[in-house]
Amino acid sequence: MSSPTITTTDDLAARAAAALDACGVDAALRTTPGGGHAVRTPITGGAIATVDATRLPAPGPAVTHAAEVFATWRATPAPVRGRLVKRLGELLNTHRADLGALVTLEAGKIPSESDGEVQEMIDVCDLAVGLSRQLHGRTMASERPGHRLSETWQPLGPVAVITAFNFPVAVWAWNTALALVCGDPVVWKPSERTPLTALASCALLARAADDVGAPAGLVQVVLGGAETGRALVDDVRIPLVSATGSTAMGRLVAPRVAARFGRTILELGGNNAAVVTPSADLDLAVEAATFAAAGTAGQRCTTLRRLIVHEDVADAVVDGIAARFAQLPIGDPFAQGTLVGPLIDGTSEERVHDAIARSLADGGTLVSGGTRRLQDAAPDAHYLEPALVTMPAQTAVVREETFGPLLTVLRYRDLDEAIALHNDVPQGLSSGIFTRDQAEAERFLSAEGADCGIVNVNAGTSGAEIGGAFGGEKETGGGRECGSDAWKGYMRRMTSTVNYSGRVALAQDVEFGG
Ligand code: UN1
Repeated sequence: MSSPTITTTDDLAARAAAALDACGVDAALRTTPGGGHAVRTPITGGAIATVDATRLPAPGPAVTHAAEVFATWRATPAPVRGRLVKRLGELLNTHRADLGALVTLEAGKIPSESDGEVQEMIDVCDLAVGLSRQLHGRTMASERPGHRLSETWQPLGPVAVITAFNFPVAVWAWNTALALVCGDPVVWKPSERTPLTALASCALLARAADDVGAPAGLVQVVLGGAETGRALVDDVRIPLVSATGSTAMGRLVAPRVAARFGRTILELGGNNAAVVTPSADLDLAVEAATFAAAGTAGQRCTTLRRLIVHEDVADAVVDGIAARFAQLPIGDPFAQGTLVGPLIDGTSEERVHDAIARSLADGGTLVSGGTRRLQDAAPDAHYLEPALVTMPAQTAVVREETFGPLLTVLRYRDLDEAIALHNDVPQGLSSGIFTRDQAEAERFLSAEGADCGIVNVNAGTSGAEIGGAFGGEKETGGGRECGSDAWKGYMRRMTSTVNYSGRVALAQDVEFGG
């Protein structure tokens, strides 16, 4: 199914302008088309706005300002810092429709997912506000009489946040809500494809700062490509770089930041798998896998790329998913009922075609999908049927992230084999097992089970809540964002010994005369 008509680029541009106005984005930042940075919507492939990047700060001056504002912000009590994030959450709530529309316009997500992304921002603001009164240190027993040993958490400094097009605002909010309550200003380099959502978020934050009397410029947007990213990555005044994107990008960022002893939080490629055991509720597994593989047109780092299915239920699962894929309405995300929107660009589409071709060359079978849609209605856009491929073995192409709607099914005989297949990829973000056998679930969750940062039971690989720490192992980069104790990544740990005994006592009973 696909919706045959696509909203015109002019109408989409008008929607973008209205949403930007509502969020308070300075009209001067949006120059007339022809000059500046053109923003294209994946819905039609047409240009919907132009950003005058010369009005945004260059990385160097942005970091200088961030360093200045850090001096004030770190001295502001954390619960007072929390008031800013509370206000930001309120404004996000008021402007959820505007921001959601911009996410759909720039990233091509269906409105329900765009709204979900804005909800994710609001949720992490709530979490951060609570944290602003709970940045707990601890007190340890000192081995010396009359001494107190404790640990406190201090603001770290300006944080560079580099985000990808697919979650253009939620991932920024994960980092920014925590950074702000932790006392750190943010310099944000959004994807060049999604500057409008960034400008809108930044305008709302500026308004929130104004409303609560927080300093201006706690968050600044810098726009640009690799060179802009490099300037942030190499700037010694930035103790933490939090970057989301491809593993290739992470390979450039990590050593450069490490060379200057900076810290990174990296959220890089995924190649996520779920195991379906013979005891699984197959309807549930098929439904969950359908969303995880085809939702966001397969463009999540948590997208389900591999389904490892027991041979006794493999045919039923493949048939079930093929049937569900065939029912998914593909088209203009703004059209009522659409579930699969466009890919971000032609390169993404090519990557999927290439992965399918290589899978077939390796002995795989294309069960369904993989065909381009809506070519007449939107020749410059890239709508693709989610593809389902079965493979006899986990060859090199299956071990790569596709970042598109391509689900590969592999068969297994026993759980050890399934877990070995599951873990035999370079990435380690998200995983799942569908089973009604508790022993199987526990095995999957054990030290000998899935090797990912996120491991689910009877739930798909995508769609994590913000309350847990989000991130993955191996080539996914090892970073953790969002919930749990991820906030510690944005702070400096201070261990303190206080001697109130009135005499010198050395640790480990060391004697030094006197
Ligand atoms: C991403 O694709 O970079 O768990 C983040 C999920 C979302 C976040 C995805 N909450 O799918």
